[in-house]
Amino acid sequence: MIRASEDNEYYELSSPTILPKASGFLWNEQMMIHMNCRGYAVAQFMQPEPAKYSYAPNLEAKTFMQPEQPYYAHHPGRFVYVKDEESGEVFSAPYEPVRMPPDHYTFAVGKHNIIWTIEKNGIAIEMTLSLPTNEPMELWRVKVTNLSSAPRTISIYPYFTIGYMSWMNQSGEYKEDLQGIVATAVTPYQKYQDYAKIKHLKDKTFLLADQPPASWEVNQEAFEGEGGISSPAALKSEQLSRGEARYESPAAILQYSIGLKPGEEREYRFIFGPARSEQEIAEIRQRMFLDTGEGGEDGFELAEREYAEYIREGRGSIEISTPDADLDNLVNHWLPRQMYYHGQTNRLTTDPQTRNYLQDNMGMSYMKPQMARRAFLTALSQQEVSGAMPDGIILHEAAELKYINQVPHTDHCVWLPICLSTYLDETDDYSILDERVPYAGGDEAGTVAEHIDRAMHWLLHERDERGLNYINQGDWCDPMNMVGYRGTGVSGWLTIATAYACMIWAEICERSGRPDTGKTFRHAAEEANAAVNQYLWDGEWYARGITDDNVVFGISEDKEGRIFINPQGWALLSGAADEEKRQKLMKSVTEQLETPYGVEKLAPSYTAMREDVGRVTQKHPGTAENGAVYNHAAAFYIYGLYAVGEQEQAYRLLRKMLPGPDIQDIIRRGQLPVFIPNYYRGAYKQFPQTAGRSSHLFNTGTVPWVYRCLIDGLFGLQGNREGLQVRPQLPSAWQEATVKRSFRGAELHIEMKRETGVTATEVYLDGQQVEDGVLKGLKPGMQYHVRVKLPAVDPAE
Ligand code: CEZ
Repeated sequence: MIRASEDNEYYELSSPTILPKASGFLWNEQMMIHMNCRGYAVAQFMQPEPAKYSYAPNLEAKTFMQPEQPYYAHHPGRFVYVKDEESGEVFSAPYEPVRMPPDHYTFAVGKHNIIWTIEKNGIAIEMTLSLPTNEPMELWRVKVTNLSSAPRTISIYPYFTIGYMSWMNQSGEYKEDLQGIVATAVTPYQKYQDYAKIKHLKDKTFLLADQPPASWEVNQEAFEGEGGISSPAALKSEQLSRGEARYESPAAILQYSIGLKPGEEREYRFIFGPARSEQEIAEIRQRMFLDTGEGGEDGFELAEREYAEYIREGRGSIEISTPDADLDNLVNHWLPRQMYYHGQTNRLTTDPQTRNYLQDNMGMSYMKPQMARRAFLTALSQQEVSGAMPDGIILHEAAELKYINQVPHTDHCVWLPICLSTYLDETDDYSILDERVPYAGGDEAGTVAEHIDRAMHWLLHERDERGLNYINQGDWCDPMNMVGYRGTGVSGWLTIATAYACMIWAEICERSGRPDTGKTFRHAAEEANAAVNQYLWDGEWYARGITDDNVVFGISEDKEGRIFINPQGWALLSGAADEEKRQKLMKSVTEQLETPYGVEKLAPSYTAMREDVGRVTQKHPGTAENGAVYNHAAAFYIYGLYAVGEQEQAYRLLRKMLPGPDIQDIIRRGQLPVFIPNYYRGAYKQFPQTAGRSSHLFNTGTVPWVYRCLIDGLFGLQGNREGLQVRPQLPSAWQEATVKRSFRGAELHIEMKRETGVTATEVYLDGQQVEDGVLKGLKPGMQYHVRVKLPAVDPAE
């Protein structure tokens, strides 16, 4: 049913119905497209704010990407109807909208393209989607093959949804001179001041063809007639009626009538996307289809090739081979790709949430450290003189803070030292700390080190008399908006996170010649940990916070929201929990939060609004922050487990982030293992029937944390000032593993193996034992061989 292709370049699904929401995504510098296996698409491009060119059939609210995207018959899609001219039979590729069961079906999600292969009644259709690197447009190939032993006469009708573009003005027609369809709209607006912006928008949607069609239709309703989208009336006629749309919903439909000898194949190419003017579309056509460069390659082929190269650049810093082939596949192929997507696109916003921007760039530290460096400086240049970080980072001069970024959250400073520490571990570029950066407003400037000192002082200042951090309208948990909006409620998690951030920053200060400052922050961390233990330890685990009315929540007395994962995981990191508390909290997590799909964010999920906690309690139980297996939070916990050497538990939970290996698990999650989703449904005890279901949302802070779990935890190949610290934490079931690690320009080939007689980890660099396990003096451009001997595990244990 599902498998990785032999070269691991694709993940393949062989049925359109078993995982109906299975999907893959492609992106470039301007856009993103999320394609599901049945032909539905969600695409957005930046101008500079996210916009559509293939719309839903009704007016859509402008919003950020949503989990569990629902699909329905008229959902925007890319289809090819196929009609046998002799029998009149119709089917559609890849599956929607006709839904005829294919004789053969493959949905192959690749890194730089997505390919469907469908066979029905002796006709094969292969559809391939790729993108250019820098322009918002889809590059499609449609190949038709006659697999039968007799000649066939067929028509194919590529169908690209344009949909309801605008209530002010929309139309569409076929343009002979462009050999394509052009739909035109005016983005709806009401304030005259908006006209200045609106007039520059790409309000046209075009479909260009490399070969002249026999006919076309641009009027969606006329095409469907009484048959609807699944059995369009227009297909009953010999030729489409060359209709246009006049304040009617346009659709881009072409017809090609072909006679195919046995075995004969034909290929068509199409370009679908937004444009501002017809002149722009004409230029695209000229460049992509008509002009050829060296070797006869046209712009379309060149764009596909360049895009594959662009995607290949997003390499991670480890390549692994372990007893777990599915983990290898994820880590070697898909995880770095997902991190790269986040780093390159900033999740398709011009004002990423500060914490997201910092964590996404923490991930870039492993791939493109120069980009991460620039991003950290950009973020700091928007820090207020008070030390506070804004809720979003403005990345475009015309951008403004939108949606959630208009709600004050108190955690943004915490991420600065944490994310920077990964960058420093990878690069040893401590010079960044001396870089001078202005504060917001530009009147004052300071070094990066001074900026982060201020951020830490801001966190230490924004606390109540008990030493607990105010939460205001949210912390990491966006929708926890009513715990402290009146000004006195506090966040347990944020207090613990402040302790951890201070500790990390103290270490960085000490390593960069500022021992006194280091001492100050170490002391602050200890104090914060002490406050947490005094006010928030509930006996078996840590509470989540204290409301404006001084009610402690996330405790054993609560019927819903009794235990939250974040305070537990971060208490492992900050050192708040001593050995006894650690054992207790881990036991509580296992008993109350662990499910077959990972650890839940809280349990039991809230089933009704709790007005002193907020909007999080109103999300459907088991979804998102209300008790889903929220992978970002689960990754924090796993990272915490590695930090305290709990490698068995850590690996068990890490593995649960991945669908499979058995097919039942994959079906339940409903997702291909080509990305980690932001959540799997939780509320396992309350709603077992939906538990495990993937959100299919690939925007998530999870990925850099999983990468950290692999580098700092599982494989223990973390950088430090002297070199590379080798300290693997393999699960006991693994006898061996090999890792190729790129590190500061050097390449290390590392073999890890359990051996009898070995009592503690032994590390050998090019045959020489390294006593402290830190590989020093590594040179860029050099290759090294590293052997790691690990103690054998008694199978009886
Ligand atoms: O967004 C994410 C945020 O991007 O939720 C995380 C938070 O840490 C990330 O920064 C946890 O709250 O507004 C809401 O209700 C949601 O909380 C969304 O903002 C949420 C989306 O589900 C996207 O993942």
